[in-house]
Amino acid sequence: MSGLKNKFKLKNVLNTRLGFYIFTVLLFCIKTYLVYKTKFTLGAKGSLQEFILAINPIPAALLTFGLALYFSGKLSYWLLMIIDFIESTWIFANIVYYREFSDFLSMGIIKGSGNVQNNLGKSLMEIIHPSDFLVYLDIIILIVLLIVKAIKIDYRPFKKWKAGIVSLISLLLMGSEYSLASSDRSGLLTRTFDNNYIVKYLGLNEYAVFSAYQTQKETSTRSKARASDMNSVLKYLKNNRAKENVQYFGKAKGKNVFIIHLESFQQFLVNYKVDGKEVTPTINKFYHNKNTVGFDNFYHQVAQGKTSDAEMMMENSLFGLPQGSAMVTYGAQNTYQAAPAILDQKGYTTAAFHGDVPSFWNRDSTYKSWGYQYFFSSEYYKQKSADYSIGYGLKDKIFFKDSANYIQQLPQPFYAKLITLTNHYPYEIDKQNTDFPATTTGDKTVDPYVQTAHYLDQAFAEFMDYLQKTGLLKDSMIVLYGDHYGISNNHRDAIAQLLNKKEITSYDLAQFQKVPFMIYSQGLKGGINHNYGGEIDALPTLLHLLGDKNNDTIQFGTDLLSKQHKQIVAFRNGDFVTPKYTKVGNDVYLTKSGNKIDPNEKQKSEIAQLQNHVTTELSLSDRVIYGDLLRFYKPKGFKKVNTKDFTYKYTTALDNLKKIQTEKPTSIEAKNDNQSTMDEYKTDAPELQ
Ligand code: GP9
Ligand code: MN
Repeated sequence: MSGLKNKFKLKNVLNTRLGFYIFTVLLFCIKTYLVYKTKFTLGAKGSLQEFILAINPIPAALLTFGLALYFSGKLSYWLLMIIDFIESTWIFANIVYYREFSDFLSMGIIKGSGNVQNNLGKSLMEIIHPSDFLVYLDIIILIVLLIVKAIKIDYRPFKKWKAGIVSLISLLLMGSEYSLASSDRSGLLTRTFDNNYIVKYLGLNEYAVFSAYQTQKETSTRSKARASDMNSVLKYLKNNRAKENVQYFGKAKGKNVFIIHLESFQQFLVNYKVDGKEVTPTINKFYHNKNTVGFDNFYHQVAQGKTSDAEMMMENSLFGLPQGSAMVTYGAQNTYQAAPAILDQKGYTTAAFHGDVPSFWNRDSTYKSWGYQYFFSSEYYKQKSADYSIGYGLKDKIFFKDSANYIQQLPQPFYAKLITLTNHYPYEIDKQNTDFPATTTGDKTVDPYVQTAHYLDQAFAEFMDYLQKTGLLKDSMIVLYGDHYGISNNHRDAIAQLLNKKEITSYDLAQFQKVPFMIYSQGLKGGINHNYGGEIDALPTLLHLLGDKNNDTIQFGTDLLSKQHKQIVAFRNGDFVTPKYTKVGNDVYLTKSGNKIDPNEKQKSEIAQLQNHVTTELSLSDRVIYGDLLRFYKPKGFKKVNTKDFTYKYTTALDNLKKIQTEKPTSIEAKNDNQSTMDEYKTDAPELQ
């Protein structure tokens, strides 16, 4: 009996190879978990995510450390320690990198093409904290225990097939862990989202493999591309340029630009009523303002990259990719000629505002490539209590107000993009923030949508009021757009009820993809414009309004206000809408009536031509991104963006803002004798009362 007990004493177990291996893995996993909790902000919410976070280091550690089991004697032990050392160094490097960039190292950055050397190299010693070295503590202890023979080396051979079984079990565990993670967050690897998500759900090792795969994919398409690939792009664009419309050209020249991103906001909400009450009274008024050009046939064109696809189109006039997010895969390394860079070079201050973490959709890297001077993300917004946030981040009313505090410091003219968040699936809003009636379709996902939309509208109203009081309204062009649908095609029944229709066809669903696009500028001749277009057309339209001829840039959209605008709206999957036809899959409808047709010969040839246009435009845009073709092309007068010019580090940005007040005293605060204008900001946000 006592013999048996002895056998299971920890020390005896540790003196076996398998026991020592498991112990090493265990220490490593505990250490990783502690690092997750103390050095990164992975945002695990709820018990399932916490559980996944705790177990996610195990499968990969079993697998990699298990390689040592294939070897015998001392070598096996040394290998185990070396693997542990390499793994721990990967953790160490990520801790340091994360501290500076709130993101994980990618293989692309390690390969040296990124911006890491510049920002990290010079101050590496300042960034490293002594406690970071604790990641090596377990290895040191284990090695000491081996040297002083407190743990004895097990020289008995370990059968290869046993090692094989350990590997197999690790892989199975990895598979189950992945399924569990996918059940909580689908599209984890295909849609890509955010490196923080990959680490939170799958772990640092899996992230390393994923990142290596992404980088490999990115570099291989990139290295195959040639400058001559631009020829077909240039030829296409030459045939498709749309000249400016003199009635609008330059009408907002020199003004500030606000791009207000209305999260998940669909056009049907405009003028929509629930129980006789307008869902978005302020946006409706804005839409009908005599100085607003509002579009009622404007579609989102996003695919899996959702918000990030919308941003790519809106600010680059390049399509998102058929899969994943271009911002995630191609945001950091590619060359862009985006709106912020174009305007920066015309003397604009450029800034993006968003109440979520900076790593989401890889914004922190991509915005540098796009030339954003400032990116005010979650850490810039001081959250005095947990109820400042809901879902992905800061509630819209608080977001707008706290953004105003930075906006007042931006030297004019500025280009400011504000990305709202509260009107995001699952459309949660706390009681204190809503008295608006939900719809009653019985679909739980759909019904609260109008409530968060209403809240967004109120937040926008408060912001507009501030713009008016501070005079910014008259000096700015204000652009509103919805990034993509809020109610997906899976909710046909609910959609039918919302639209008061008996049945919903594919045609209806295609038309349901309309989102707002409204441009306000004092002095602009407003009205509802019925031209068909989409997010890809936003940038050329805005540049013309700002008085930029824009003849030379690589943009796939055209000015919606131009007489030559072609009115062919490409969806990312190759379907399309034109004033005449709506094509969904193999079906064609007449856009005016919604009637499905069996096309005659003439129609067939028209449709084929349109299809050809759409396919060409999508594939050429993809070629630009996959091949990083803009690195071979320089629009006249445009200076290539140097990502190293930018850092979004909180303290640095605040210092820069302060300095610029005297160097270029054109901000509204500077013009107000350096007094804050925040007294003018009125909000009824209950959290701030
Ligand atoms: C997160 C937000 C949401 O930062 O932009 O992105 P989405 O899920 O709409 O693509
Ligand atoms: Mn979105």
